[in-house]
Amino acid sequence: MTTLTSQDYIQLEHEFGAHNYHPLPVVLQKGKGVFVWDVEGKKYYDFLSAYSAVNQGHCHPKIIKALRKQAKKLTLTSRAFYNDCLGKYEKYITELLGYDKVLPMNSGAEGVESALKLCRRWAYEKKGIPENEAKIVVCDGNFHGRTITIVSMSTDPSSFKGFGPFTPGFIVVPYNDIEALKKALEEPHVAGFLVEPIQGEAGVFVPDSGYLKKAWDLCRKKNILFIADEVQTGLARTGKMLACNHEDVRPDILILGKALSGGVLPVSAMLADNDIMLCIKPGEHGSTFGGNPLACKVAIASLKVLVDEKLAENAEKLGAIFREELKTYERDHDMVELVRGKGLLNAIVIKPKNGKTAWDVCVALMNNGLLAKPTHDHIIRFAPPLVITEDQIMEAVDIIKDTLDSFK
Ligand code: IF1
Repeated sequence: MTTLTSQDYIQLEHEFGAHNYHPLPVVLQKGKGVFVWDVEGKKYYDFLSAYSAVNQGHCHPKIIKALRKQAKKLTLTSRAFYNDCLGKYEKYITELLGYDKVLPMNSGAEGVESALKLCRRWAYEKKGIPENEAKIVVCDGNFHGRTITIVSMSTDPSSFKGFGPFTPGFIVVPYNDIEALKKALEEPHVAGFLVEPIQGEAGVFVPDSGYLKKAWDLCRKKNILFIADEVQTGLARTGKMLACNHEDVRPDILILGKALSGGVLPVSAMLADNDIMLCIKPGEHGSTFGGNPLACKVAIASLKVLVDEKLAENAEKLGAIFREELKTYERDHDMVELVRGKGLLNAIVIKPKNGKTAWDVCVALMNNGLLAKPTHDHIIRFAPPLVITEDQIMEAVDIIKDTLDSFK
Protein backbone atom coordinates (compact mmCIF):
# COMPACT_ATOMS: atom_id res chain seq x y z
CA MET A 1 0.00 0.00 0.00
CA THR A 2 1.34 3.40 -0.92
CA THR A 3 1.37 6.12 1.71
CA LEU A 4 -0.60 9.20 0.81
CA THR A 5 0.88 12.67 1.12
CA SER A 6 -0.89 15.76 2.44
CA GLN A 7 -1.59 16.79 -1.16
CA ASP A 8 -3.26 13.42 -1.83
CA TYR A 9 -5.57 13.80 1.16
CA ILE A 10 -6.43 17.35 0.19
CA GLN A 11 -7.20 16.17 -3.35
CA LEU A 12 -9.45 13.38 -2.02
CA GLU A 13 -11.51 15.84 0.00
CA HIS A 14 -11.67 18.19 -2.92
CA GLU A 15 -12.90 15.53 -5.29
CA PHE A 16 -15.37 13.66 -3.09
CA GLY A 17 -16.41 16.13 -0.40
CA ALA A 18 -18.77 19.08 -0.57
CA HIS A 19 -16.93 22.35 -0.86
CA ASN A 20 -18.40 23.98 2.24
CA TYR A 21 -15.07 24.74 3.94
CA HIS A 22 -11.79 26.42 3.11
CA PRO A 23 -9.25 24.76 5.44
CA LEU A 24 -5.62 25.66 5.90
CA PRO A 25 -3.55 23.23 3.82
CA VAL A 26 -2.50 20.96 6.69
CA VAL A 27 -3.60 17.33 7.06
CA LEU A 28 -3.64 16.15 10.64
CA GLN A 29 -3.21 12.61 11.76
CA LYS A 30 -2.53 12.62 15.48
CA GLY A 31 -3.18 14.79 18.52
CA LYS A 32 -2.02 14.78 22.12
CA GLY A 33 -2.60 17.56 24.63
CA VAL A 34 -1.81 20.90 23.03
CA PHE A 35 -0.11 19.36 19.98
CA VAL A 36 -1.22 17.89 16.66
CA TRP A 37 0.89 16.16 13.99
CA ASP A 38 0.39 16.15 10.24
CA VAL A 39 0.72 13.12 7.97
CA GLU A 40 4.35 13.99 7.26
CA GLY A 41 5.05 13.90 10.99
CA LYS A 42 5.40 17.66 11.52
CA LYS A 43 4.30 18.83 14.97
CA TYR A 44 2.17 21.92 15.63
CA TYR A 45 0.72 23.82 18.54
CA ASP A 46 -3.06 23.69 18.09
CA PHE A 47 -4.28 27.22 18.73
CA LEU A 48 -7.80 26.55 17.47
CA SER A 49 -8.69 23.53 19.62
CA ALA A 50 -11.43 22.62 17.15
CA TYR A 51 -13.14 25.93 17.91
CA SER A 52 -12.82 25.34 21.65
CA ALA A 53 -14.16 21.79 21.63
CA VAL A 54 -10.79 20.41 22.74
CA ASN A 55 -10.40 22.51 25.89
CA GLN A 56 -9.16 19.42 27.75
CA GLY A 57 -6.44 18.77 25.14
CA HIS A 58 -6.39 16.20 22.36
CA CYS A 59 -7.15 12.62 23.36
CA HIS A 60 -7.19 13.32 27.08
CA PRO A 61 -6.39 9.93 28.68
CA LYS A 62 -9.23 10.10 31.22
CA ILE A 63 -11.82 10.96 28.57
CA ILE A 64 -10.55 8.31 26.16
CA LYS A 65 -10.57 5.77 28.99
CA ALA A 66 -14.23 6.55 29.73
CA LEU A 67 -15.03 6.29 26.03
CA ARG A 68 -13.34 2.92 25.60
CA LYS A 69 -14.81 1.43 28.74
CA GLN A 70 -18.37 2.38 27.80
CA ALA A 71 -17.92 1.58 24.09
CA LYS A 72 -17.46 -2.09 24.99
CA LYS A 73 -20.65 -2.18 27.06
CA LEU A 74 -23.45 -0.15 25.50
CA THR A 75 -23.45 2.79 23.11
CA LEU A 76 -27.04 3.63 22.21
CA THR A 77 -30.44 2.72 23.52
CA SER A 78 -32.44 5.68 22.21
CA ARG A 79 -34.68 7.40 24.71
CA ALA A 80 -37.40 4.80 24.17
CA PHE A 81 -35.76 2.99 27.09
CA TYR A 82 -33.85 4.08 30.17
CA ASN A 83 -30.11 3.45 30.44
CA ASP A 84 -27.80 3.27 33.44
CA CYS A 85 -25.66 6.28 32.39
CA LEU A 86 -28.08 9.12 31.63
CA GLY A 87 -29.50 9.76 35.10
CA LYS A 88 -26.04 9.81 36.67
CA TYR A 89 -24.84 12.28 34.05
CA GLU A 90 -27.91 14.46 34.52
CA LYS A 91 -27.36 14.54 38.27
CA TYR A 92 -23.67 15.36 37.84
CA ILE A 93 -24.02 18.21 35.35
CA THR A 94 -27.03 19.86 36.99
CA GLU A 95 -25.35 19.82 40.41
CA LEU A 96 -22.10 21.10 38.95
CA LEU A 97 -23.73 24.00 37.12
CA GLY A 98 -26.60 24.69 39.51
CA TYR A 99 -29.73 23.98 37.47
CA ASP A 100 -32.75 21.76 38.17
CA LYS A 101 -32.71 19.97 34.84
CA VAL A 102 -30.72 19.23 31.69
CA LEU A 103 -31.89 18.26 28.21
CA PRO A 104 -29.19 16.37 26.27
CA MET A 105 -28.62 16.90 22.55
CA ASN A 106 -25.65 16.44 20.22
CA SER A 107 -24.50 19.45 18.22
CA GLY A 108 -24.33 23.03 19.41
CA ALA A 109 -26.92 24.01 16.83
CA GLU A 110 -29.34 21.46 18.27
CA GLY A 111 -28.74 22.89 21.72
CA VAL A 112 -29.65 26.34 20.40
CA GLU A 113 -32.70 25.01 18.53
CA SER A 114 -33.82 23.31 21.74
CA ALA A 115 -33.48 26.57 23.65
CA LEU A 116 -35.51 28.47 21.05
CA LYS A 117 -38.28 25.85 21.24
CA LEU A 118 -38.27 25.83 25.03
CA CYS A 119 -38.38 29.63 25.17
CA ARG A 120 -41.35 29.78 22.80
CA ARG A 121 -43.18 27.02 24.65
CA TRP A 122 -42.60 28.77 28.00
CA ALA A 123 -43.88 32.02 26.48
CA TYR A 124 -47.22 30.44 25.55
CA GLU A 125 -47.61 28.25 28.61
CA LYS A 126 -46.28 30.50 31.39
CA LYS A 127 -46.09 34.05 30.11
CA GLY A 128 -49.44 34.12 28.31
CA ILE A 129 -48.12 35.31 24.95
CA PRO A 130 -50.69 34.52 22.25
CA GLU A 131 -49.85 31.39 20.22
CA ASN A 132 -47.37 31.98 17.36
CA GLU A 133 -46.64 35.56 18.46
CA ALA A 134 -43.50 35.04 20.57
CA LYS A 135 -40.46 37.10 19.64
CA ILE A 136 -36.87 36.37 20.58
CA VAL A 137 -34.29 39.15 20.61
CA VAL A 138 -30.88 38.27 19.15
CA CYS A 139 -27.68 40.23 18.48
CA ASP A 140 -26.13 41.64 15.34
CA GLY A 141 -23.06 39.60 14.43
CA ASN A 142 -24.31 36.47 16.21
CA PHE A 143 -23.19 32.95 15.40
CA HIS A 144 -25.36 30.16 16.78
CA GLY A 145 -24.98 27.42 14.16
CA ARG A 146 -26.14 26.45 10.70
CA THR A 147 -29.77 25.27 10.75
CA ILE A 148 -32.44 27.16 8.80
CA THR A 149 -33.91 28.72 11.94
CA ILE A 150 -30.51 29.68 13.28
CA VAL A 151 -29.36 31.26 10.03
CA SER A 152 -32.70 33.10 10.05
CA MET A 153 -31.32 35.03 13.04
CA SER A 154 -27.96 35.65 11.39
CA THR A 155 -26.85 39.04 10.09
CA ASP A 156 -23.88 37.55 8.20
CA PRO A 157 -24.77 37.05 4.51
CA SER A 158 -22.30 34.14 4.19
CA SER A 159 -24.45 32.31 6.76
CA PHE A 160 -27.96 33.13 5.49
CA LYS A 161 -27.81 34.31 1.88
CA GLY A 162 -29.57 31.96 -0.52
CA PHE A 163 -31.04 29.77 2.23
CA GLY A 164 -34.45 31.44 2.61
CA PRO A 165 -37.36 31.42 3.27
CA PHE A 166 -36.47 32.14 6.85
CA THR A 167 -38.05 31.44 10.24
CA PRO A 168 -39.84 34.54 11.56
CA GLY A 169 -40.02 35.71 15.17
CA PHE A 170 -36.64 37.35 15.77
CA ILE A 171 -35.67 40.92 16.56
CA VAL A 172 -32.04 41.89 15.94
CA VAL A 173 -30.31 44.45 18.15
CA PRO A 174 -26.72 45.71 18.06
CA TYR A 175 -24.44 43.71 20.36
CA ASN A 176 -23.07 45.45 23.44
CA ASP A 177 -25.73 48.19 23.24
CA ILE A 178 -27.85 48.13 26.37
CA GLU A 179 -30.13 51.00 25.29
CA ALA A 180 -31.00 49.22 22.04
CA LEU A 181 -31.76 46.06 24.00
CA LYS A 182 -33.93 47.98 26.44
CA LYS A 183 -35.98 49.37 23.57
CA ALA A 184 -36.36 45.98 21.90
CA LEU A 185 -37.54 44.38 25.13
CA GLU A 186 -40.42 46.91 25.15
CA GLU A 187 -41.84 45.47 21.94
CA PRO A 188 -44.93 43.30 22.32
CA HIS A 189 -44.61 39.56 22.98
CA VAL A 190 -40.87 39.35 23.62
CA ALA A 191 -40.16 35.98 25.25
CA GLY A 192 -36.40 35.74 25.34
CA PHE A 193 -33.00 37.30 24.70
CA LEU A 194 -30.41 34.99 23.14
CA VAL A 195 -26.79 36.09 23.49
CA GLU A 196 -23.19 34.88 23.25
CA PRO A 197 -21.32 36.24 26.31
CA ILE A 198 -18.41 36.85 23.93
CA GLN A 199 -19.09 36.78 20.20
CA GLY A 200 -16.78 34.16 18.70
CA GLU A 201 -17.35 34.24 14.97
CA ALA A 202 -17.72 38.01 15.02
CA GLY A 203 -14.03 38.02 15.98
CA VAL A 204 -13.84 37.38 19.72
CA PHE A 205 -15.82 40.50 20.45
CA VAL A 206 -15.82 41.02 24.23
CA PRO A 207 -18.70 43.27 25.36
CA ASP A 208 -18.12 46.08 27.84
CA SER A 209 -17.96 44.89 31.40
CA GLY A 210 -21.42 45.19 32.93
CA TYR A 211 -23.27 44.61 29.65
CA LEU A 212 -24.33 41.06 30.41
CA LYS A 213 -25.32 41.96 33.96
CA LYS A 214 -27.45 44.88 32.80
CA ALA A 215 -29.02 42.77 30.07
CA TRP A 216 -29.81 40.05 32.58
CA ASP A 217 -31.37 42.60 34.97
CA LEU A 218 -33.52 44.03 32.17
CA CYS A 219 -34.73 40.55 31.27
CA ARG A 220 -35.59 39.71 34.86
CA LYS A 221 -37.57 42.93 35.30
CA LYS A 222 -39.65 42.15 32.24
CA ASN A 223 -40.02 38.41 32.80
CA ILE A 224 -38.05 37.67 29.64
CA LEU A 225 -35.80 34.62 29.48
CA PHE A 226 -32.06 35.33 29.34
CA ILE A 227 -30.63 32.59 27.12
CA ALA A 228 -26.85 32.24 27.03
CA ASP A 229 -25.17 30.45 24.15
CA GLU A 230 -22.02 29.25 25.91
CA VAL A 231 -21.28 26.61 23.29
CA GLN A 232 -17.94 28.29 22.63
CA THR A 233 -17.36 30.49 25.69
CA GLY A 234 -18.41 27.91 28.27
CA LEU A 235 -16.54 25.19 30.10
CA ALA A 236 -13.47 27.07 31.35
CA ARG A 237 -12.43 28.69 28.07
CA THR A 238 -12.66 32.31 29.25
CA GLY A 239 -11.20 31.77 32.72
CA LYS A 240 -14.41 30.76 34.53
CA MET A 241 -16.55 27.67 34.15
CA LEU A 242 -19.03 29.88 32.27
CA ALA A 243 -18.30 33.27 30.72
CA CYS A 244 -21.50 34.49 32.46
CA ASN A 245 -19.80 33.78 35.81
CA HIS A 246 -17.53 36.78 35.23
CA GLU A 247 -20.55 39.00 35.94
CA ASP A 248 -22.46 36.70 38.28
CA VAL A 249 -25.14 36.30 35.65
CA ARG A 250 -27.24 33.15 35.88
CA PRO A 251 -28.93 32.48 32.54
CA ASP A 252 -32.51 31.16 32.59
CA ILE A 253 -31.50 28.83 29.79
CA LEU A 254 -27.88 27.77 29.34
CA ILE A 255 -26.62 26.13 26.15
CA LEU A 256 -23.41 24.09 26.13
CA GLY A 257 -21.65 22.03 23.46
CA LYS A 258 -18.16 21.55 22.06
CA ALA A 259 -15.93 20.94 25.13
CA LEU A 260 -18.73 19.06 26.89
CA SER A 261 -17.15 16.01 25.26
CA GLY A 262 -13.55 17.23 25.15
CA GLY A 263 -13.88 17.01 21.38
CA VAL A 264 -14.54 13.28 21.42
CA LEU A 265 -18.19 13.13 20.33
CA PRO A 266 -20.86 15.67 19.48
CA VAL A 267 -22.43 16.33 22.89
CA SER A 268 -24.54 19.38 23.69
CA ALA A 269 -26.92 20.30 26.47
CA MET A 270 -29.55 22.80 27.47
CA LEU A 271 -29.98 23.53 31.17
CA ALA A 272 -32.86 25.28 32.93
CA ASP A 273 -34.93 25.13 36.09
CA ASN A 274 -38.13 23.14 36.47
CA ASP A 275 -40.64 25.93 35.83
CA ILE A 276 -39.09 26.43 32.39
CA MET A 277 -37.80 23.00 31.42
CA LEU A 278 -40.97 21.14 32.31
CA CYS A 279 -42.94 23.17 29.77
CA ILE A 280 -41.79 20.56 27.24
CA LYS A 281 -43.67 17.30 27.77
CA PRO A 282 -42.96 13.70 26.71
CA GLY A 283 -42.94 13.27 22.95
CA GLU A 284 -42.54 16.97 22.20
CA HIS A 285 -38.77 17.20 21.68
CA GLY A 286 -35.75 14.92 21.50
CA SER A 287 -33.05 13.24 19.46
CA THR A 288 -32.05 9.65 18.67
CA PHE A 289 -28.51 10.12 19.94
CA GLY A 290 -29.12 12.74 22.64
CA GLY A 291 -28.22 11.37 26.06
CA ASN A 292 -26.68 8.16 24.74
CA PRO A 293 -24.62 6.13 27.22
CA LEU A 294 -21.33 6.79 25.47
CA ALA A 295 -21.94 10.54 25.39
CA CYS A 296 -22.96 10.56 29.07
CA LYS A 297 -19.77 8.83 30.22
CA VAL A 298 -17.61 11.00 27.98
CA ALA A 299 -19.34 14.17 29.19
CA ILE A 300 -18.89 13.32 32.88
CA ALA A 301 -15.20 12.58 32.29
CA SER A 302 -14.80 15.80 30.30
CA LEU A 303 -16.39 17.94 33.01
CA LYS A 304 -14.33 16.22 35.72
CA VAL A 305 -11.12 17.01 33.85
CA LEU A 306 -12.08 20.70 33.75
CA VAL A 307 -12.68 20.71 37.48
CA ASP A 308 -9.85 18.41 38.63
CA GLU A 309 -7.19 20.08 36.51
CA LYS A 310 -8.43 23.58 37.40
CA LEU A 311 -8.53 24.50 33.73
CA ALA A 312 -10.57 27.66 34.27
CA GLU A 313 -7.89 29.02 36.60
CA ASN A 314 -5.19 28.04 34.11
CA ALA A 315 -7.06 29.79 31.29
CA GLU A 316 -7.43 32.93 33.38
CA LYS A 317 -3.76 33.03 34.33
CA LEU A 318 -2.18 32.08 31.01
CA GLY A 319 -4.65 34.19 29.04
CA ALA A 320 -3.51 37.28 30.91
CA ILE A 321 0.12 36.46 30.12
CA PHE A 322 -0.68 35.81 26.47
CA ARG A 323 -2.47 39.15 26.03
CA GLU A 324 0.19 41.05 27.92
CA GLU A 325 2.92 39.60 25.69
CA LEU A 326 1.11 40.36 22.44
CA LYS A 327 -0.34 43.74 23.46
CA THR A 328 3.11 45.30 22.92
CA TYR A 329 2.64 44.52 19.23
CA GLU A 330 -0.34 46.88 19.04
CA ARG A 331 2.26 49.62 19.36
CA ASP A 332 5.26 47.97 17.74
CA HIS A 333 3.82 46.31 14.64
CA ASP A 334 1.97 48.03 11.83
CA MET A 335 -0.09 44.91 11.02
CA VAL A 336 -1.40 44.43 14.56
CA GLU A 337 -4.34 46.71 15.22
CA LEU A 338 -5.68 45.19 18.39
CA VAL A 339 -5.29 42.26 20.77
CA ARG A 340 -8.39 41.27 22.71
CA GLY A 341 -10.03 38.41 24.53
CA LYS A 342 -10.76 36.80 27.85
CA GLY A 343 -9.04 33.81 29.40
CA LEU A 344 -7.68 31.69 26.57
CA LEU A 345 -10.19 32.95 23.99
CA ASN A 346 -8.20 35.66 22.26
CA ALA A 347 -7.79 37.31 18.89
CA ILE A 348 -5.60 39.75 17.10
CA VAL A 349 -7.08 42.14 14.59
CA ILE A 350 -4.82 42.41 11.56
CA LYS A 351 -4.39 45.47 9.38
CA PRO A 352 -3.66 44.11 5.90
CA LYS A 353 -0.33 45.30 4.53
CA ASN A 354 1.04 45.04 0.98
CA GLY A 355 -1.87 42.72 0.15
CA LYS A 356 -0.95 40.40 3.06
CA THR A 357 -3.97 39.43 5.16
CA ALA A 358 -4.78 37.39 8.26
CA TRP A 359 -4.84 34.31 6.01
CA ASP A 360 -1.21 34.88 4.99
CA VAL A 361 -0.24 35.28 8.64
CA CYS A 362 -1.99 31.98 9.46
CA VAL A 363 -0.16 30.19 6.63
CA ALA A 364 3.14 31.56 7.97
CA LEU A 365 2.18 30.50 11.51
CA MET A 366 1.45 27.03 10.17
CA ASN A 367 4.85 26.84 8.51
CA ASN A 368 6.37 27.88 11.84
CA GLY A 369 4.50 25.15 13.74
CA LEU A 370 1.37 26.83 15.12
CA LEU A 371 -2.17 26.38 13.84
CA ALA A 372 -4.73 29.18 14.03
CA LYS A 373 -7.60 30.19 11.80
CA PRO A 374 -8.63 33.59 10.49
CA THR A 375 -12.19 34.81 10.83
CA HIS A 376 -13.64 37.62 8.69
CA ASP A 377 -10.43 38.20 6.67
CA HIS A 378 -8.73 40.34 9.28
CA ILE A 379 -9.00 38.57 12.63
CA ILE A 380 -6.97 35.63 13.95
CA ARG A 381 -8.41 33.64 16.82
CA PHE A 382 -6.01 32.11 19.37
CA ALA A 383 -7.62 29.44 21.53
CA PRO A 384 -5.19 26.70 22.61
CA PRO A 385 -6.28 23.72 24.70
CA LEU A 386 -6.58 24.83 28.33
CA VAL A 387 -4.08 22.21 29.49
CA ILE A 388 -1.31 24.36 28.02
CA THR A 389 1.54 25.19 30.43
CA GLU A 390 3.27 28.52 30.98
CA ASP A 391 6.42 27.31 29.19
CA GLN A 392 4.35 26.19 26.24
CA ILE A 393 2.41 29.44 26.03
CA MET A 394 5.70 31.38 26.05
CA GLU A 395 7.07 29.18 23.28
CA ALA A 396 3.88 29.76 21.29
CA VAL A 397 4.12 33.51 21.91
CA ASP A 398 7.66 33.40 20.47
CA ILE A 399 6.38 31.63 17.35
CA ILE A 400 3.62 34.22 16.94
CA LYS A 401 6.01 37.14 17.48
CA ASP A 402 8.65 35.73 15.09
CA THR A 403 5.98 35.14 12.48
CA LEU A 404 4.57 38.65 12.82
CA ASP A 405 8.12 40.04 12.68
CA SER A 406 8.61 38.35 9.32
CA PHE A 407 5.85 40.62 7.97
CA LYS A 408 7.54 43.80 9.16
C1 IF1 B 1 -18.17 25.61 11.82
C2 IF1 B 1 -17.37 30.08 14.24
C3 IF1 B 1 -16.51 29.12 16.25
C4 IF1 B 1 -20.91 28.53 18.23
C5 IF1 B 1 -21.86 29.05 19.11
C6 IF1 B 1 -23.43 27.41 18.49
C7 IF1 B 1 -22.54 26.83 17.59
C8 IF1 B 1 -21.27 27.40 17.46
C9 IF1 B 1 -21.53 30.24 19.96
C10 IF1 B 1 -22.98 25.64 16.79
C11 IF1 B 1 -20.36 26.84 16.50
C12 IF1 B 1 -18.47 26.88 15.19
C13 IF1 B 1 -18.93 25.91 14.17
C14 IF1 B 1 -17.78 25.89 13.21
C15 IF1 B 1 -17.11 27.18 13.31
C16 IF1 B 1 -17.42 27.62 14.67
C17 IF1 B 1 -17.11 28.91 15.09
F1 IF1 B 1 -16.22 30.50 13.75
F2 IF1 B 1 -18.19 29.89 13.27
F3 IF1 B 1 -17.86 31.04 15.02
F4 IF1 B 1 -16.40 28.23 17.12
F5 IF1 B 1 -15.97 30.25 16.51
N1 IF1 B 1 -23.08 28.49 19.20
N2 IF1 B 1 -19.27 27.33 16.20
O1 IF1 B 1 -19.70 29.10 18.11
O2 IF1 B 1 -22.35 24.49 17.20
O3 IF1 B 1 -23.65 22.95 15.72
O4 IF1 B 1 -21.29 23.49 15.15
O5 IF1 B 1 -21.81 22.08 17.15
O6 IF1 B 1 -17.33 24.99 11.17
O7 IF1 B 1 -19.25 26.02 11.37
P1 IF1 B 1 -22.28 23.18 16.24
